[in-house]
Amino acid sequence: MSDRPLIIAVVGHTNTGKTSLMRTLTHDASFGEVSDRPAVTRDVAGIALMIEDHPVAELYDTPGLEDSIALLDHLHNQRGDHRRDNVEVIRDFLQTNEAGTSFSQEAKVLRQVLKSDVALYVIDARDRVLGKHRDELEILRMCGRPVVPVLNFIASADAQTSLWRDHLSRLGLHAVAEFDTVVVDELSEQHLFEKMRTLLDEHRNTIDRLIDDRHEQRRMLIASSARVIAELLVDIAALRLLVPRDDKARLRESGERLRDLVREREQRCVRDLLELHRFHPDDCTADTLPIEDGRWKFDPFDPEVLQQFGIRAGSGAAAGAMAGLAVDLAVGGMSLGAAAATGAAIGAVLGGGQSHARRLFHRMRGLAELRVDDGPVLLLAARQIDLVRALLRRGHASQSRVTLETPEMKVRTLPKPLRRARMQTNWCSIDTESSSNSPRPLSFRSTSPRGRDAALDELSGLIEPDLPRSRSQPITLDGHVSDRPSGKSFG
Ligand SMILES: Nc1nc2c(ncn2[C@@H]2O[C@H](COP(=O)(O)OP(=O)(O)OP(=O)(O)O)[C@@H](O)[C@H]2O)c(=O)[nH]1
Ligand SMILES: [Mg+2]
Repeated sequence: MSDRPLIIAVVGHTNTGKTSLMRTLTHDASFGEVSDRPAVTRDVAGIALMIEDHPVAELYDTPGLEDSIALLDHLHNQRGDHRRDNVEVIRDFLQTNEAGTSFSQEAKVLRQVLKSDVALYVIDARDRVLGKHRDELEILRMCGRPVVPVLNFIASADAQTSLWRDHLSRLGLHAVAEFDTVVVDELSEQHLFEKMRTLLDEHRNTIDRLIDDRHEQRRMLIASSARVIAELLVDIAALRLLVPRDDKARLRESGERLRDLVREREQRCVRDLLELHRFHPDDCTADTLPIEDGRWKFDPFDPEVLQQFGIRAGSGAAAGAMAGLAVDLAVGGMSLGAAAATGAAIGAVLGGGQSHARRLFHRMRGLAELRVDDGPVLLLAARQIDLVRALLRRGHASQSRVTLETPEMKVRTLPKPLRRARMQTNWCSIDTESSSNSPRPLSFRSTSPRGRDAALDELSGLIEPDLPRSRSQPITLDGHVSDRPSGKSFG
């Protein structure tokens, strides 16, 4: 077993997705330059794969092989005695003038391959098998390093996967990995490492640790994503603005303010999730998420949007500026029916004495609490879960927009922890006072932060099993892990 880092060279014809594979394997959307243009990567560039802050492997991106047919002819001419050792022939070539002139790109690749333990040979699986591929593989074989062909672009309808597999096995290359650097399948990364493991006995241990570490990273990513969504939902469910009940204009104005607070809070959640999943915030704002002017195109308060997600417009039933909101009798975060609106009833609920309750009752008389209806809260849950499902499958080389789908929402009522949050204004972390004109929330019931934490834990537990599911599956928020893939999975 080796203690030194495992060195991996990523090689292949130009434009086959080598830099994209680097981004995907390192989960780093900013590595190198990815472009449709050929010959974008001009130099070798490396990055370490870490486990607990220790580099255990080094991954090297290389320029594309451009003229392997001419290079192979050149190597054959240079060989002289046909019994000469292949690696020697390559080393001699690297000393020649041609290695710095006509074949300078190829020479950079070969130098890196000689320094590496294994070469990942990236193939655009949509290509036919051509002379250039055969010659590239022959040159790599001459370097005397194990080669793992990686069939890339396999999510494309034009991918010729079995044709390629057949061809590669005739060349004695049986450990072939399949990949798509844009649409990441949960198990494809693991399989790629497993293929390398079959050829690299000395580094078995490192590769096993990399597989386990990535599995654990993904598990933690899912748990943290669930927590970020739970924080959003608790904030929104507990959010209240206190407004004079009979002042229609103030009510309307506060309605707009409340909706803006919700939209801003959702944006914060999107930013947090993108950061957590290591996508660049610029990747996914206006151009890549369905967001315009910093807002989702789908307004969570639009009854049509709610319907699209299978959510009823809700009990607020108010139209226009008040759609998706509900107005409650103001009792400091406790919503009571009109029949219970007496000082005594408030006293019973708040647990204070009669006189204290009466004082409160008088203070609150004439005020109303404006809150977000259940429908928009469920909608926010549905689309943040959909966003995480999309991010979990999105390769870090992806250059297209994340488009939101409309997963079916099986849940019709708020889950228990959110119903508890409804009653606790001081569980809401949103700063409702940032604008001087805004109505100020009243919070006079102290609740232990532990109550909030327990609700967040419980809610995260309900959200978590929904996250790794496919985007077409309905959202259940029931905390049941029914369809977890059997193998270890990450992506
Ligand atoms: N759909 C899809 N597109 C991919 C995939 N891999 C790469 N691409 C796209 O293919 C193009 C080339 O990708 P790069 O990663 O720059 O390719 P490269 O091999 O590093 O190219 P050079 O450095 O120029 O040799 C980019 O537009 C990528 O977005 C894939 O698996 N699926
Ligand atoms: Mg490149």
